[in-house]
Amino acid sequence: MPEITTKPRTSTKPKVERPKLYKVILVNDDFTPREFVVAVLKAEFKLSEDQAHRIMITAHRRGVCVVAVFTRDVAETKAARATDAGKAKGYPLMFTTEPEE
Ligand code: TYC
Repeated sequence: MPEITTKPRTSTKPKVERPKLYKVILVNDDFTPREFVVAVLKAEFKLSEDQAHRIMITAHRRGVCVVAVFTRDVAETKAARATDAGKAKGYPLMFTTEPEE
């Protein structure tokens, strides 16, 4: 009878992995008023007036700006809520999400 020997597993793979993070990205458009973009950034992302203004101006000048980074669920919920806030006023304001490299 051949003997079967098994090696004990010595894998050190962690049981809990760090969740992948997602960027919320503000997209520029030609219609949404600047002050409204700033107000949405302050309300949804808890930014100061100064932080919100810098992010709005960066998106205005460059086309897009990363607002913040969250776990997938939180990023998608915040992007959807912020986009909906613009839609409710008839503005094409858009926030998207993208996984971090
Ligand atoms: N470009 C807009 C304007 O001139 C302002 C604006 C900035 C809109 C950033 C969207 O993501 C945005 N009224």
